[in-house]
Amino acid sequence: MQGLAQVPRLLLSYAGVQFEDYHYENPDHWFKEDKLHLGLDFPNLPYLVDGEYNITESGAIQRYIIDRWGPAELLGKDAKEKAKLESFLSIFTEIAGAAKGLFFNKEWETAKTAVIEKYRPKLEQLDKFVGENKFVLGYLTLADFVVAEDSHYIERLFPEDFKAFSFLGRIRAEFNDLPQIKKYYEQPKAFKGRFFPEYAAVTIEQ
Ligand SMILES: N[C@@H](CCC(=O)N[C@@H](CS)C(=O)NCC(=O)O)C(=O)O
Repeated sequence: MQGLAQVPRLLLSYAGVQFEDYHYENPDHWFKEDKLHLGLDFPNLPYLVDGEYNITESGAIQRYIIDRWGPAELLGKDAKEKAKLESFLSIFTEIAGAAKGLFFNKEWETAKTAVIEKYRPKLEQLDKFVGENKFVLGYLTLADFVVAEDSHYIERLFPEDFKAFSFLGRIRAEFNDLPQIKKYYEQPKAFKGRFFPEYAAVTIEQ
């Protein structure tokens, strides 16, 4: 699965870091072995191991990669922009989390109405905030990595809203056009997998 590891993969690639991208094929290898024995403080997937150091929780992994390998402005250029970025991400990840939850809900077709009605006003705010910008803050930040990835879930469930809130498609297109991102996806070892496991109620065609 692309899953929560995809943004870290892309951040590492963007920063030009060489890394091993390990994929668990057998659940027992994770749940019965590595989860118990890797020495992670908060064992979960994805995890990042950097020498003696390790970190889990995708938001923490994203920020660690940027703090460690840069470029620093991916987290905003100053205190005010950093805080706006975190505001944006906090709202966007809540919406994306609700959309992702529907993928595991067998009643997703009926449940999705309440989700979009709750979050449509928030999407409107985000769209207004981005305005005509190429990227969320006008220059590339972590938010654009997250929007480029998670906008797929919103598009699959709410295609009309995906079109109406044009920042979603525009940022994804601009992001995928970045030379560093194109370079990553051109490599044979680039990971472009399923978005969700086979047992998910909804699937995304690739
Ligand atoms: N809050 C965690 C959620 C991690 C999570 O839900 N991981 C899923 C895969 S996307 C998993 O299978 N974890 C394995 C486990 O629970 O041991 C994060 O943001 O990284």
